[in-house]
Amino acid sequence: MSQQALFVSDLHLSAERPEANEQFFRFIADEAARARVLYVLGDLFEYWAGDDELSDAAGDPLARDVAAAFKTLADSGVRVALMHGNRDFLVGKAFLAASGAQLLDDPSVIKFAGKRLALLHGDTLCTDDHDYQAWRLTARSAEWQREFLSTKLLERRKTIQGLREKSKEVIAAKPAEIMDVNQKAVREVFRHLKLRHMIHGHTHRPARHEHQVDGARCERWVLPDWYGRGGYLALDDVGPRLVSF
Ligand SMILES: [Mn+2]
Repeated sequence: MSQQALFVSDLHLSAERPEANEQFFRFIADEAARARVLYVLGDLFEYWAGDDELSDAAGDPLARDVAAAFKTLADSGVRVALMHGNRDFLVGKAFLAASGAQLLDDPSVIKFAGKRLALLHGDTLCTDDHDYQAWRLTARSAEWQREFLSTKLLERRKTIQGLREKSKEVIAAKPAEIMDVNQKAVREVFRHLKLRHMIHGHTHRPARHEHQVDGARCERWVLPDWYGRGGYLALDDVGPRLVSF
């Protein structure tokens, strides 16, 4: 049995980017099929308007194909674990049931290959971006979600399109440092969870970082996005390594 865990995030799958989608289905049938567990740490989809993407007549065929690919993987014995990102935080019970995936809290702590690791999407670490953190609080509230999901799928998609366009302008006007993680927020996660390894995505700045936390050397891996070439982090007894396609 394979002893490998694979970690991906920020695939941003969408009908608009067929190359990334092809890469995804190839990755699921190839590398992921040989792993023991696949962790998807958020922003699997470019956006997610609601689980009726799977069932509505106006639903997204890509959403159904992605769920089916996960289901095949899960049925073959590879665990599939999914965390919400800032784009697909509305992925819900129906998608989980269709895909055979388990939902992970953000943050989550896992044990693998003798290590305790913190898994996060990464947006909660970007504490310098005050506007975003305020929006996150709103969008993650049960009240906002209930109201949003009560409208028709096509209407929700239109709202999201508007939000995406607005957010592009806002992001373009922000200094790059604000869009990266805050060092203090990173140290607080290490301290609070009492571990020395962290994996997250979101910032689209794949790298391995070291942090000194109360005299201990801690390691933080940032996953690549799939807007460019894409890739993943593989973890086994040898240790973690970033793989680009
Ligand atoms: Mn993200």
